[in-house]
Amino acid sequence: MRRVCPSATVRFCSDSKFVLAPTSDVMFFNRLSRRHFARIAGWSALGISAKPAESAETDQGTPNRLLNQNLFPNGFLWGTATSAYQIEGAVNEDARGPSIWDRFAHTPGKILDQSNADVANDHYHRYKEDVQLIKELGAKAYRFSIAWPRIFPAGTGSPNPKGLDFYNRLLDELLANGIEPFPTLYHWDLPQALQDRFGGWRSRDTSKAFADYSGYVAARISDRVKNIFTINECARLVHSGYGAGIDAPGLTLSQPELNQVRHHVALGHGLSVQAIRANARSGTRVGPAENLEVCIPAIETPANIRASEVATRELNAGYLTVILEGKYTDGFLEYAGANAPKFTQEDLRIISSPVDFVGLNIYVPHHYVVATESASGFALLPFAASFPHMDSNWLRIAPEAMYWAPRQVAKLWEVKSIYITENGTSASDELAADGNIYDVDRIMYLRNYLTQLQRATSEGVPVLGYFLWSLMDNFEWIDGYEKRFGLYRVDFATQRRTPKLSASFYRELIKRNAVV
Ligand code: PNW
Repeated sequence: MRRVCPSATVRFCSDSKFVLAPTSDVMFFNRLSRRHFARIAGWSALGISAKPAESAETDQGTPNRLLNQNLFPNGFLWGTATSAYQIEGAVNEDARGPSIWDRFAHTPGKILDQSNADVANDHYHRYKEDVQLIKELGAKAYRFSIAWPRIFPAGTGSPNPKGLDFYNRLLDELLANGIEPFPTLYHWDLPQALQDRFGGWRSRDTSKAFADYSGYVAARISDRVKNIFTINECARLVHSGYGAGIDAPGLTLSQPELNQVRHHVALGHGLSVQAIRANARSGTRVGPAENLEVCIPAIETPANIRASEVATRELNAGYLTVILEGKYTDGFLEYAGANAPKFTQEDLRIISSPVDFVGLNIYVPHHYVVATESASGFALLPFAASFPHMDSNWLRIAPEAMYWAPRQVAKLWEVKSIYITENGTSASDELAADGNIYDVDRIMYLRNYLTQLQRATSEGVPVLGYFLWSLMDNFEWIDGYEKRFGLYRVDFATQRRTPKLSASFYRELIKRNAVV
Protein backbone atom coordinates (compact mmCIF):
# COMPACT_ATOMS: atom_id res chain seq x y z
CA MET A 1 0.00 0.00 0.00
CA ARG A 2 1.43 3.35 -0.98
CA ARG A 3 1.17 6.15 1.54
CA VAL A 4 0.85 9.65 0.09
CA CYS A 5 1.61 12.88 1.78
CA PRO A 6 -0.20 15.80 0.19
CA SER A 7 1.64 19.05 0.24
CA ALA A 8 -0.02 21.75 2.26
CA THR A 9 -1.87 24.05 -0.09
CA VAL A 10 -3.89 26.11 2.35
CA ARG A 11 -2.52 28.57 4.85
CA PHE A 12 -4.78 29.80 7.59
CA CYS A 13 -4.65 33.45 8.39
CA SER A 14 -4.44 34.46 12.01
CA ASP A 15 -5.74 37.94 11.36
CA SER A 16 -6.38 39.46 14.73
CA LYS A 17 -9.53 41.27 13.66
CA PHE A 18 -11.41 37.97 13.94
CA VAL A 19 -10.03 37.14 17.37
CA LEU A 20 -12.39 37.85 20.25
CA ALA A 21 -11.15 40.22 22.85
CA PRO A 22 -9.34 38.07 25.39
CA THR A 23 -11.39 39.58 28.15
CA SER A 24 -14.75 38.65 26.65
CA ASP A 25 -15.30 35.53 28.76
CA VAL A 26 -14.31 37.40 31.86
CA MET A 27 -16.83 40.10 30.98
CA PHE A 28 -19.51 37.49 30.49
CA PHE A 29 -18.92 36.06 33.93
CA ASN A 30 -18.92 39.54 35.42
CA ARG A 31 -22.38 40.08 33.98
CA LEU A 32 -23.80 36.97 35.65
CA SER A 33 -25.81 37.81 38.72
CA ARG A 34 -25.02 36.40 42.12
CA ARG A 35 -28.34 34.59 42.04
CA HIS A 36 -27.33 32.85 38.83
CA PHE A 37 -24.06 31.73 40.33
CA ALA A 38 -25.82 30.39 43.39
CA ARG A 39 -28.13 28.40 41.18
CA ILE A 40 -25.32 26.86 39.12
CA ALA A 41 -23.41 25.95 42.27
CA GLY A 42 -26.61 24.65 43.84
CA TRP A 43 -27.66 22.16 41.22
CA SER A 44 -24.19 20.95 40.55
CA ALA A 45 -23.58 20.35 44.21
CA LEU A 46 -26.73 18.26 44.27
CA GLY A 47 -25.33 16.12 41.50
CA ILE A 48 -27.54 14.56 38.92
CA SER A 49 -30.28 13.53 41.27
CA ALA A 50 -31.53 17.10 41.15
CA LYS A 51 -33.15 18.29 37.95
CA PRO A 52 -30.90 21.03 36.58
CA ALA A 53 -32.68 24.37 36.58
CA GLU A 54 -31.12 25.13 33.19
CA SER A 55 -32.75 22.10 31.71
CA ALA A 56 -36.19 22.97 33.05
CA GLU A 57 -35.96 26.40 31.43
CA THR A 58 -34.95 24.90 28.14
CA ASP A 59 -37.82 22.45 28.25
CA GLN A 60 -40.34 25.21 28.73
CA GLY A 61 -38.71 27.80 26.55
CA THR A 62 -37.70 25.75 23.53
CA PRO A 63 -40.25 25.33 20.75
CA ASN A 64 -41.15 21.72 19.96
CA ARG A 65 -39.71 22.22 16.51
CA LEU A 66 -36.25 22.46 18.07
CA LEU A 67 -36.79 19.70 20.60
CA ASN A 68 -37.62 17.33 17.75
CA GLN A 69 -34.31 17.89 16.04
CA ASN A 70 -31.42 15.45 16.41
CA LEU A 71 -33.74 12.65 17.50
CA PHE A 72 -32.59 9.05 17.60
CA PRO A 73 -34.98 6.30 16.46
CA ASN A 74 -37.75 5.27 18.86
CA GLY A 75 -36.56 2.51 21.15
CA PHE A 76 -32.89 3.35 20.66
CA LEU A 77 -31.05 1.65 23.52
CA TRP A 78 -28.87 3.84 25.74
CA GLY A 79 -26.36 2.17 28.00
CA THR A 80 -22.99 2.34 29.70
CA ALA A 81 -20.08 -0.10 29.68
CA THR A 82 -17.39 -1.53 31.99
CA SER A 83 -15.27 -4.68 32.13
CA ALA A 84 -14.58 -7.20 34.86
CA TYR A 85 -10.89 -6.73 35.55
CA GLN A 86 -11.18 -2.94 35.36
CA ILE A 87 -13.79 -2.63 38.14
CA GLU A 88 -14.42 -5.81 40.14
CA GLY A 89 -11.44 -6.13 42.48
CA ALA A 90 -11.82 -9.10 44.88
CA VAL A 91 -9.25 -10.98 42.86
CA ASN A 92 -8.69 -13.61 45.52
CA GLU A 93 -12.26 -14.02 46.61
CA ASP A 94 -14.67 -16.91 46.19
CA ALA A 95 -12.08 -19.16 44.54
CA ARG A 96 -11.39 -16.90 41.53
CA GLY A 97 -8.26 -18.06 39.70
CA PRO A 98 -5.48 -15.70 38.63
CA SER A 99 -5.65 -14.06 35.21
CA ILE A 100 -2.89 -12.89 32.89
CA TRP A 101 -3.72 -9.32 33.91
CA ASP A 102 -3.10 -10.08 37.60
CA ARG A 103 0.28 -11.46 36.67
CA PHE A 104 1.07 -8.60 34.29
CA ALA A 105 -0.03 -5.79 36.62
CA HIS A 106 2.07 -7.26 39.43
CA THR A 107 5.15 -7.30 37.21
CA PRO A 108 7.21 -4.19 38.06
CA GLY A 109 7.31 -1.54 35.36
CA LYS A 110 4.30 -2.67 33.36
CA ILE A 111 1.68 -0.25 34.73
CA LEU A 112 2.33 3.47 34.55
CA ASP A 113 1.49 4.24 38.19
CA GLN A 114 2.65 0.83 39.50
CA SER A 115 -0.95 0.03 40.42
CA ASN A 116 -3.01 -3.11 39.87
CA ALA A 117 -6.69 -4.01 39.96
CA ASP A 118 -6.66 -6.11 43.15
CA VAL A 119 -9.28 -3.76 44.56
CA ALA A 120 -10.07 -1.42 41.64
CA ASN A 121 -13.65 -0.12 42.12
CA ASP A 122 -14.53 -2.89 44.57
CA HIS A 123 -17.51 -3.47 42.35
CA TYR A 124 -17.65 -7.10 43.46
CA HIS A 125 -19.00 -5.84 46.78
CA ARG A 126 -20.60 -2.59 45.62
CA TYR A 127 -22.49 -3.78 42.56
CA LYS A 128 -25.85 -2.76 44.02
CA GLU A 129 -24.69 0.81 44.46
CA ASP A 130 -23.26 0.75 40.93
CA VAL A 131 -26.51 -0.49 39.43
CA GLN A 132 -28.16 2.56 41.02
CA LEU A 133 -25.62 4.78 39.24
CA ILE A 134 -26.78 3.34 35.91
CA LYS A 135 -30.40 3.79 36.89
CA GLU A 136 -29.89 7.43 37.83
CA LEU A 137 -28.71 8.12 34.29
CA GLY A 138 -31.94 6.70 32.93
CA ALA A 139 -29.88 4.18 30.94
CA LYS A 140 -31.74 0.99 30.06
CA ALA A 141 -28.79 -1.24 29.18
CA TYR A 142 -25.47 -2.20 30.74
CA ARG A 143 -22.52 -3.86 29.04
CA PHE A 144 -20.16 -5.59 31.46
CA SER A 145 -17.86 -8.58 31.16
CA ILE A 146 -17.75 -11.93 32.87
CA ALA A 147 -14.38 -12.95 34.30
CA TRP A 148 -13.46 -16.35 32.89
CA PRO A 149 -11.15 -17.07 35.89
CA ARG A 150 -14.11 -16.70 38.25
CA ILE A 151 -16.08 -19.32 36.33
CA PHE A 152 -13.21 -21.72 35.54
CA PRO A 153 -10.34 -20.78 37.88
CA ALA A 154 -7.95 -23.02 35.95
CA GLY A 155 -9.40 -22.11 32.53
CA THR A 156 -10.88 -25.58 31.95
CA GLY A 157 -12.00 -28.43 34.20
CA SER A 158 -14.20 -27.89 37.24
CA PRO A 159 -16.43 -24.84 37.23
CA ASN A 160 -16.56 -22.65 40.33
CA PRO A 161 -20.19 -22.13 41.33
CA LYS A 162 -19.34 -19.16 43.54
CA GLY A 163 -18.03 -17.30 40.51
CA LEU A 164 -21.28 -17.71 38.65
CA ASP A 165 -23.21 -16.72 41.79
CA PHE A 166 -21.76 -13.24 41.59
CA TYR A 167 -23.04 -12.75 38.04
CA ASN A 168 -26.39 -14.21 39.01
CA ARG A 169 -26.66 -11.59 41.75
CA LEU A 170 -25.63 -8.85 39.33
CA LEU A 171 -28.11 -9.99 36.66
CA ASP A 172 -30.95 -10.12 39.15
CA GLU A 173 -30.11 -6.66 40.43
CA LEU A 174 -29.98 -5.22 36.91
CA LEU A 175 -33.29 -6.77 35.91
CA ALA A 176 -34.96 -5.66 39.14
CA ASN A 177 -33.97 -2.11 38.18
CA GLY A 178 -35.18 -2.32 34.60
CA ILE A 179 -31.70 -2.50 33.05
CA GLU A 180 -31.00 -4.97 30.27
CA PRO A 181 -27.77 -6.93 30.70
CA PHE A 182 -25.35 -7.22 27.75
CA PRO A 183 -22.47 -9.41 28.99
CA THR A 184 -19.18 -9.85 27.15
CA LEU A 185 -17.53 -13.22 27.70
CA TYR A 186 -13.93 -12.17 27.17
CA HIS A 187 -12.51 -8.76 27.97
CA TRP A 188 -8.83 -9.81 28.08
CA ASP A 189 -8.62 -11.49 31.52
CA LEU A 190 -7.48 -14.93 30.34
CA PRO A 191 -7.00 -17.51 33.12
CA GLN A 192 -3.25 -17.57 33.81
CA ALA A 193 -3.41 -21.37 33.77
CA LEU A 194 -4.14 -21.30 30.02
CA GLN A 195 -1.18 -19.03 29.41
CA ASP A 196 1.01 -21.44 31.34
CA ARG A 197 -0.35 -24.60 29.72
CA PHE A 198 -0.96 -23.53 26.12
CA GLY A 199 0.79 -20.19 25.64
CA GLY A 200 -2.63 -18.52 25.69
CA TRP A 201 -4.03 -17.71 22.26
CA ARG A 202 -0.90 -19.12 20.60
CA SER A 203 -2.72 -22.44 20.78
CA ARG A 204 -6.08 -23.47 19.41
CA ASP A 205 -6.56 -25.31 22.70
CA THR A 206 -7.34 -21.89 24.17
CA SER A 207 -9.94 -21.29 21.41
CA LYS A 208 -11.56 -24.61 22.36
CA ALA A 209 -11.43 -23.84 26.08
CA PHE A 210 -13.11 -20.51 25.35
CA ALA A 211 -15.92 -22.35 23.58
CA ASP A 212 -16.45 -24.65 26.56
CA TYR A 213 -16.55 -21.73 28.96
CA SER A 214 -18.93 -19.83 26.61
CA GLY A 215 -21.35 -22.74 26.40
CA TYR A 216 -21.28 -23.30 30.15
CA VAL A 217 -22.08 -19.67 30.92
CA ALA A 218 -24.67 -19.28 28.15
CA ALA A 219 -26.63 -22.27 29.44
CA ARG A 220 -26.86 -20.67 32.88
CA ILE A 221 -27.62 -17.04 32.07
CA SER A 222 -29.73 -17.12 28.92
CA ASP A 223 -32.94 -17.30 30.95
CA ARG A 224 -32.24 -13.63 31.79
CA VAL A 225 -29.76 -12.51 29.15
CA LYS A 226 -30.89 -12.02 25.56
CA ASN A 227 -27.68 -10.64 24.02
CA ILE A 228 -24.11 -11.87 24.45
CA PHE A 229 -20.85 -10.45 23.10
CA THR A 230 -18.07 -12.96 22.54
CA ILE A 231 -14.65 -11.24 22.54
CA ASN A 232 -13.85 -7.60 23.20
CA GLU A 233 -11.47 -6.09 20.67
CA CYS A 234 -9.63 -8.99 19.06
CA ALA A 235 -7.37 -6.42 17.40
CA ARG A 236 -6.04 -4.86 20.56
CA LEU A 237 -5.58 -8.09 22.47
CA VAL A 238 -3.58 -9.54 19.57
CA HIS A 239 -1.45 -6.51 18.73
CA SER A 240 -0.84 -5.07 22.18
CA GLY A 241 -0.70 -8.41 24.01
CA TYR A 242 1.28 -10.55 21.56
CA GLY A 243 2.86 -8.08 19.13
CA ALA A 244 3.91 -4.89 20.89
CA GLY A 245 3.94 -6.63 24.27
CA ILE A 246 2.52 -3.62 26.10
CA ASP A 247 -0.60 -5.44 27.35
CA ALA A 248 -0.82 -8.86 29.03
CA PRO A 249 0.64 -11.36 28.42
CA GLY A 250 3.38 -8.99 27.23
CA LEU A 251 4.76 -11.04 24.33
CA THR A 252 6.54 -9.76 21.23
CA LEU A 253 6.02 -12.54 18.73
CA SER A 254 7.29 -12.77 15.17
CA GLN A 255 4.91 -11.96 12.31
CA PRO A 256 3.96 -15.57 11.46
CA GLU A 257 3.31 -16.34 15.13
CA LEU A 258 1.27 -13.17 15.50
CA ASN A 259 -0.83 -14.06 12.47
CA GLN A 260 -1.47 -17.48 14.01
CA VAL A 261 -2.55 -15.90 17.31
CA ARG A 262 -4.95 -13.66 15.39
CA HIS A 263 -6.38 -16.69 13.63
CA HIS A 264 -6.89 -18.53 16.94
CA VAL A 265 -8.69 -15.53 18.43
CA ALA A 266 -11.03 -15.36 15.42
CA LEU A 267 -11.51 -19.13 15.72
CA GLY A 268 -12.26 -18.72 19.43
CA HIS A 269 -14.96 -16.20 18.52
CA GLY A 270 -16.53 -18.60 16.01
CA LEU A 271 -16.40 -21.60 18.36
CA SER A 272 -17.94 -19.44 21.07
CA VAL A 273 -20.82 -18.44 18.77
CA GLN A 274 -21.48 -22.12 18.07
CA ALA A 275 -21.27 -23.10 21.74
CA ILE A 276 -23.69 -20.33 22.70
CA ARG A 277 -26.16 -21.42 20.02
CA ALA A 278 -25.88 -25.03 21.20
CA ASN A 279 -26.36 -24.24 24.90
CA ALA A 280 -28.39 -21.05 25.27
CA ARG A 281 -32.13 -20.68 25.06
CA SER A 282 -33.25 -20.32 21.49
CA GLY A 283 -33.47 -16.69 20.44
CA THR A 284 -30.32 -15.67 22.32
CA ARG A 285 -28.49 -13.17 20.15
CA VAL A 286 -24.71 -13.17 19.82
CA GLY A 287 -21.98 -11.15 18.14
CA PRO A 288 -18.47 -9.72 18.49
CA ALA A 289 -17.44 -6.36 20.00
CA GLU A 290 -14.65 -5.17 17.77
CA ASN A 291 -12.54 -2.05 17.52
CA LEU A 292 -12.31 -2.07 13.77
CA GLU A 293 -9.69 0.07 12.06
CA VAL A 294 -11.77 3.09 11.12
CA CYS A 295 -11.04 4.46 7.65
CA ILE A 296 -12.51 7.88 6.93
CA PRO A 297 -12.74 9.52 3.51
CA ALA A 298 -10.45 12.54 3.82
CA ILE A 299 -12.86 14.54 1.67
CA GLU A 300 -16.36 13.25 1.02
CA THR A 301 -16.22 12.56 -2.70
CA PRO A 302 -17.79 9.42 -4.20
CA ALA A 303 -14.34 8.09 -5.13
CA ASN A 304 -12.89 8.64 -1.65
CA ILE A 305 -15.98 7.17 0.01
CA ARG A 306 -15.60 4.04 -2.10
CA ALA A 307 -11.85 3.92 -1.39
CA SER A 308 -12.50 4.17 2.36
CA GLU A 309 -14.84 1.17 2.16
CA VAL A 310 -12.21 -0.86 0.33
CA ALA A 311 -9.64 0.19 2.94
CA THR A 312 -11.93 -0.82 5.82
CA ARG A 313 -12.39 -4.27 4.32
CA GLU A 314 -8.66 -4.78 3.78
CA LEU A 315 -7.39 -3.35 7.05
CA ASN A 316 -9.81 -5.48 9.08
CA ALA A 317 -9.09 -8.63 7.08
CA GLY A 318 -8.03 -10.72 10.11
CA TYR A 319 -11.00 -9.70 12.22
CA LEU A 320 -14.39 -8.45 11.05
CA THR A 321 -13.77 -9.29 7.40
CA VAL A 322 -12.96 -12.95 8.01
CA ILE A 323 -15.74 -13.18 10.62
CA LEU A 324 -18.34 -11.76 8.24
CA GLU A 325 -17.05 -13.18 4.94
CA GLY A 326 -15.52 -16.51 5.95
CA LYS A 327 -12.31 -15.86 4.05
CA TYR A 328 -9.12 -13.86 4.28
CA THR A 329 -8.91 -11.24 1.56
CA ASP A 330 -6.54 -11.76 -1.36
CA GLY A 331 -4.76 -8.57 -0.29
CA PHE A 332 -4.18 -9.92 3.22
CA LEU A 333 -2.88 -13.31 2.02
CA GLU A 334 -0.63 -11.66 -0.55
CA TYR A 335 0.72 -9.21 2.02
CA ALA A 336 1.27 -11.95 4.63
CA GLY A 337 2.91 -14.28 2.09
CA ALA A 338 4.86 -17.02 3.88
CA ASN A 339 3.82 -15.47 7.22
CA ALA A 340 0.13 -16.19 6.62
CA PRO A 341 -1.65 -18.17 9.34
CA LYS A 342 -2.15 -21.89 8.92
CA PHE A 343 -5.85 -22.65 8.64
CA THR A 344 -8.36 -25.07 7.18
CA GLN A 345 -11.58 -24.42 5.29
CA GLU A 346 -13.39 -25.82 8.33
CA ASP A 347 -11.74 -23.11 10.48
CA LEU A 348 -13.10 -20.43 8.14
CA ARG A 349 -16.56 -21.96 8.29
CA ILE A 350 -16.46 -21.85 12.10
CA ILE A 351 -15.06 -18.31 12.24
CA SER A 352 -17.87 -17.07 10.01
CA SER A 353 -20.70 -18.71 11.98
CA PRO A 354 -23.62 -16.30 11.47
CA VAL A 355 -23.88 -13.56 14.08
CA ASP A 356 -26.98 -11.60 15.09
CA PHE A 357 -25.31 -8.22 15.42
CA VAL A 358 -21.95 -6.53 15.27
CA GLY A 359 -20.63 -4.48 18.19
CA LEU A 360 -18.26 -1.62 17.37
CA ASN A 361 -15.97 0.16 19.82
CA ILE A 362 -15.39 3.58 18.29
CA TYR A 363 -12.94 6.06 19.75
CA VAL A 364 -10.57 7.31 17.08
CA PRO A 365 -9.94 7.67 13.38
CA HIS A 366 -7.31 5.10 12.44
CA HIS A 367 -6.82 6.41 8.92
CA TYR A 368 -7.89 9.18 6.59
CA VAL A 369 -8.18 7.76 3.10
CA VAL A 370 -8.06 9.04 -0.47
CA ALA A 371 -8.71 7.18 -3.71
CA THR A 372 -5.69 6.47 -5.90
CA GLU A 373 -4.93 4.77 -9.20
CA SER A 374 -2.80 2.18 -7.35
CA ALA A 375 -3.66 -1.53 -7.30
CA SER A 376 -5.31 -1.27 -3.89
CA GLY A 377 -7.31 1.78 -4.99
CA PHE A 378 -6.63 3.72 -1.81
CA ALA A 379 -3.90 5.47 0.14
CA LEU A 380 -3.68 6.25 3.85
CA LEU A 381 -2.78 9.82 4.69
CA PRO A 382 -0.32 10.63 7.47
CA PHE A 383 -1.61 12.34 10.61
CA ALA A 384 -0.44 15.88 11.12
CA ALA A 385 1.49 16.43 14.35
CA SER A 386 -1.11 19.04 15.28
CA PHE A 387 -4.04 16.58 15.02
CA PRO A 388 -6.05 17.14 18.22
CA HIS A 389 -6.44 14.50 20.90
CA MET A 390 -8.12 14.13 24.25
CA ASP A 391 -6.42 13.43 27.59
CA SER A 392 -5.01 10.10 26.36
CA ASN A 393 -2.45 10.76 23.61
CA TRP A 394 -3.90 8.00 21.44
CA LEU A 395 -7.40 9.39 21.64
CA ARG A 396 -7.49 11.51 18.50
CA ILE A 397 -10.71 13.41 18.01
CA ALA A 398 -12.68 12.60 14.87
CA PRO A 399 -16.42 12.59 15.51
CA GLU A 400 -17.06 11.50 11.91
CA ALA A 401 -15.56 8.08 12.79
CA MET A 402 -18.89 7.49 14.49
CA TYR A 403 -20.71 8.05 11.20
CA TRP A 404 -18.45 6.22 8.78
CA ALA A 405 -17.69 3.07 10.78
CA PRO A 406 -21.28 1.81 11.21
CA ARG A 407 -22.23 3.01 7.73
CA GLN A 408 -19.39 1.03 6.16
CA VAL A 409 -20.06 -2.09 8.23
CA ALA A 410 -23.74 -2.00 7.23
CA LYS A 411 -22.86 -1.50 3.58
CA LEU A 412 -19.86 -3.81 3.16
CA TRP A 413 -21.36 -6.82 4.90
CA GLU A 414 -25.09 -6.09 4.88
CA VAL A 415 -25.14 -6.10 8.66
CA LYS A 416 -28.67 -5.43 9.87
CA SER A 417 -28.02 -4.80 13.57
CA ILE A 418 -25.15 -2.79 15.02
CA TYR A 419 -24.41 -1.69 18.58
CA ILE A 420 -21.84 0.90 19.49
CA THR A 421 -20.35 -1.18 22.28
CA GLU A 422 -17.93 1.51 23.47
CA ASN A 423 -17.35 5.21 22.98
CA GLY A 424 -16.11 7.80 25.43
CA THR A 425 -13.04 9.67 26.47
CA SER A 426 -10.51 10.27 29.17
CA ALA A 427 -10.43 13.80 30.57
CA SER A 428 -8.31 15.56 33.14
CA ASP A 429 -11.34 16.01 35.42
CA GLU A 430 -10.02 18.69 37.75
CA LEU A 431 -11.97 19.07 40.97
CA ALA A 432 -13.51 22.55 41.10
CA ALA A 433 -13.48 24.55 44.29
CA ASP A 434 -17.07 23.49 44.98
CA GLY A 435 -16.06 19.82 44.76
CA ASN A 436 -17.63 19.21 41.36
CA ILE A 437 -16.11 18.15 38.05
CA TYR A 438 -17.13 20.31 35.11
CA ASP A 439 -15.86 18.01 32.37
CA VAL A 440 -17.01 20.15 29.49
CA ASP A 441 -14.31 18.63 27.28
CA ARG A 442 -15.86 15.17 27.72
CA ILE A 443 -19.28 16.69 26.95
CA MET A 444 -17.85 18.34 23.83
CA TYR A 445 -16.39 15.00 22.69
CA LEU A 446 -19.61 13.07 23.35
CA ARG A 447 -21.87 15.68 21.79
CA ASN A 448 -19.88 15.70 18.58
CA TYR A 449 -19.60 11.92 18.28
CA LEU A 450 -23.27 11.47 19.07
CA THR A 451 -24.22 14.10 16.49
CA GLN A 452 -22.47 11.92 13.92
CA LEU A 453 -24.19 8.80 15.22
CA GLN A 454 -27.52 10.58 14.86
CA ARG A 455 -26.53 11.46 11.30
CA ALA A 456 -26.02 7.75 10.66
CA THR A 457 -29.32 6.61 12.22
CA SER A 458 -31.26 9.38 10.46
CA GLU A 459 -29.91 7.99 7.16
CA GLY A 460 -31.10 4.50 8.09
CA VAL A 461 -27.83 2.93 9.26
CA PRO A 462 -29.13 0.17 11.56
CA VAL A 463 -27.53 1.13 14.88
CA LEU A 464 -29.76 -0.12 17.70
CA GLY A 465 -27.93 1.11 20.77
CA TYR A 466 -24.95 2.87 22.29
CA PHE A 467 -22.87 1.99 25.36
CA LEU A 468 -20.89 4.88 26.79
CA TRP A 469 -17.42 3.97 28.09
CA SER A 470 -17.42 4.20 30.97
CA LEU A 471 -19.97 4.20 33.74
CA MET A 472 -17.27 5.20 36.23
CA ASP A 473 -13.52 5.81 36.42
CA ASN A 474 -11.67 2.50 36.61
CA PHE A 475 -8.37 0.66 36.11
CA GLU A 476 -7.33 1.85 32.65
CA TRP A 477 -4.99 -1.06 31.86
CA ILE A 478 -1.37 0.12 31.40
CA ASP A 479 -2.35 3.66 32.41
CA GLY A 480 -3.45 2.37 35.81
CA TYR A 481 -5.68 4.92 37.54
CA GLU A 482 -4.01 7.87 35.77
CA LYS A 483 -6.63 8.13 33.03
CA ARG A 484 -10.26 8.66 33.89
CA PHE A 485 -13.07 7.69 31.49
CA GLY A 486 -16.06 7.69 33.84
CA LEU A 487 -19.34 9.60 33.95
CA TYR A 488 -18.92 9.18 37.69
CA ARG A 489 -15.72 10.13 39.43
CA VAL A 490 -14.32 7.44 41.71
CA ASP A 491 -12.17 8.39 44.67
CA PHE A 492 -10.13 5.21 44.90
CA ALA A 493 -9.12 5.91 48.49
CA THR A 494 -12.70 6.04 49.76
CA GLN A 495 -14.56 4.31 46.87
CA ARG A 496 -16.91 7.29 46.78
CA ARG A 497 -18.66 7.75 43.42
CA THR A 498 -19.65 11.30 42.38
CA PRO A 499 -21.42 12.32 39.17
CA LYS A 500 -19.49 14.58 36.82
CA LEU A 501 -21.26 17.20 34.71
CA SER A 502 -21.14 14.71 31.80
CA ALA A 503 -23.46 12.43 33.79
CA SER A 504 -26.07 15.22 33.69
CA PHE A 505 -25.42 15.64 29.97
CA TYR A 506 -25.95 11.94 29.29
CA ARG A 507 -29.06 11.80 31.43
CA GLU A 508 -30.57 14.73 29.52
CA LEU A 509 -29.68 13.16 26.19
CA ILE A 510 -31.26 9.85 27.18
CA LYS A 511 -34.38 11.61 28.43
CA ARG A 512 -34.87 13.42 25.13
CA ASN A 513 -33.54 10.61 22.94
CA ALA A 514 -31.72 13.36 21.08
CA VAL A 515 -28.37 15.12 20.99
CA VAL A 516 -28.53 17.98 23.47
C1 PNW B 1 -10.98 0.03 24.89
N1 PNW B 1 -7.91 2.59 19.87
O1 PNW B 1 -9.67 -0.03 24.44
C2 PNW B 1 -11.18 -1.12 25.87
O2 PNW B 1 -12.16 -2.03 25.43
C3 PNW B 1 -11.48 -0.67 27.27
O3 PNW B 1 -11.27 -1.73 28.17
C4 PNW B 1 -10.65 0.55 27.60
O4 PNW B 1 -10.71 0.91 28.94
C5 PNW B 1 -11.16 1.68 26.72
O5 PNW B 1 -11.14 1.31 25.34
C6 PNW B 1 -10.38 2.97 26.90
O6 PNW B 1 -9.04 2.78 26.61
C7 PNW B 1 -9.28 0.69 23.32
O7 PNW B 1 -6.74 3.02 19.81
C8 PNW B 1 -8.00 1.17 23.26
O8 PNW B 1 -8.66 2.71 18.92
C9 PNW B 1 -7.53 1.78 22.12
C10 PNW B 1 -8.37 1.96 21.04
C11 PNW B 1 -9.66 1.52 21.10
C12 PNW B 1 -10.11 0.89 22.24
